[in-house]
Amino acid sequence: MPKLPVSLSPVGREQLVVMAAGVVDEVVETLYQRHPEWESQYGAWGRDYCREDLTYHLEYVRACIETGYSDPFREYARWLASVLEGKGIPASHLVESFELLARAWASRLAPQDYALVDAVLWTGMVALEEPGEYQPSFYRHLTASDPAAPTLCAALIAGDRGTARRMIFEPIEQGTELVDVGVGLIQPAMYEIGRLWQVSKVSIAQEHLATAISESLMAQAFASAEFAPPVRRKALFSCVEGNHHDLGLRMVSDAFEIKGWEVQFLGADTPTRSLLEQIDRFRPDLVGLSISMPSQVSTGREVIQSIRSDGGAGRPSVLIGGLALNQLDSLWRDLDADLWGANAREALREAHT
Ligand code: B12
Repeated sequence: MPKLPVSLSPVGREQLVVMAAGVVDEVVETLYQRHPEWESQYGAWGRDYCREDLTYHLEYVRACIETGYSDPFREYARWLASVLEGKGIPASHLVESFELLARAWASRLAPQDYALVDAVLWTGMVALEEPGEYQPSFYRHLTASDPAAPTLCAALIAGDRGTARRMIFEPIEQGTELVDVGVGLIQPAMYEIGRLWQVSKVSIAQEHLATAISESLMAQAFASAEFAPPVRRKALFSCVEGNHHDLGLRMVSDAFEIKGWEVQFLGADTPTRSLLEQIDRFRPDLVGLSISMPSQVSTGREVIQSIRSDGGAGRPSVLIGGLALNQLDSLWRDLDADLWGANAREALREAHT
């Protein structure tokens, strides 16, 4: 994956934050001058939604520059185009927004900083010209899915806990390890729920229902699992601050605990300072961090740097994972982690468990 040639200057980095609101207001005005019909089409809240979307685009641009790659913006553009399509909004609005954002930054940033912002926005515009259906790059790390995954997906969406329970427990009773049921069955079912939400075929409530059922059945299966004898190794697992996706991390954490590790699981969105304090208190051999979106990558980098600088010789190894890493295979090295696991099974392998 080609890296962006240079990073932002400190001034450019500050300008991207401080000037964002002005840029967004300018682009909203231009868009509404060009499309007066939007006033009646999108109503009183139209400008607010437009402002919100443009702000989100810019946050993504910033996040991409922080990761050092423009490719996540390519994915973002394709993803957003499919979300908008599901709501009946054409992708051409997106191209126009990216163009206007680029133009608005041209007069505000130093040429070298502008070149970076322009390169990222340009990647998005080019992506929107790509033919075919959008397939997120993180799908390549899905292991061969259990053929029952679509049925589990339907049961989770319908809130049919009984069927979901049977489907998860049957393979376990036949000797499949919980981690493999998680990776091969629950994970693809949840990915499909995400895809259906993306194209407006599943509501947020249905996605919450599916997540809640999966979490509770995983907890039930964990409670009745056969645990390996203690291996005298300690692991602490947490989502970085800002990451609310903790179900995948739970799979990883449970897998380590079943293999005899002493585990602490901190769950979603742990504030960085508090996470570092807990690492200090627990003194694990391994810290597992989950990062799901490009906007969380710089927080992950900060946590890893702090662990490296504070830990001395006895510092824990850092294992990272999550969708943001599965989108860009080289990113874990850039973040200076010790290990990366694309799924819970691989995480065990990487940690020689
Ligand atoms: C459920 C869900 C949520 C729930 C999460 C609840 C919870 N308790 O986890 C809630 C409602 C909070 C949520 C919020 C959002 N979500 Co969401 N969400 C999902 C969904 C449908 C399922 C997530 C999941 O459980 N997957 C199944 C698990 C098992 O897979 P996994 O997370 O990849 O984990 C595996 C590996 O990645 C790896 N791994 C993960 N962590 C770690 C850590 C370590 C140390 C290691 C080694 C490995 C590892 O191992 C895991 C097990 O094998 C996904 C769809 C998807 N494709 O995942 C969207 C999805 C991730 N969400 C998405 C979005 C856009 C959002 C929101 C921005 C929506 C919004 N507008 O608010 C917010 C952002 C929240 C935030 N700041 O983090 C997009 C992301 C698009 C992208 N490519 O960037 C997705 C892909 C949906 C979609 N198709 O559009 N979401």
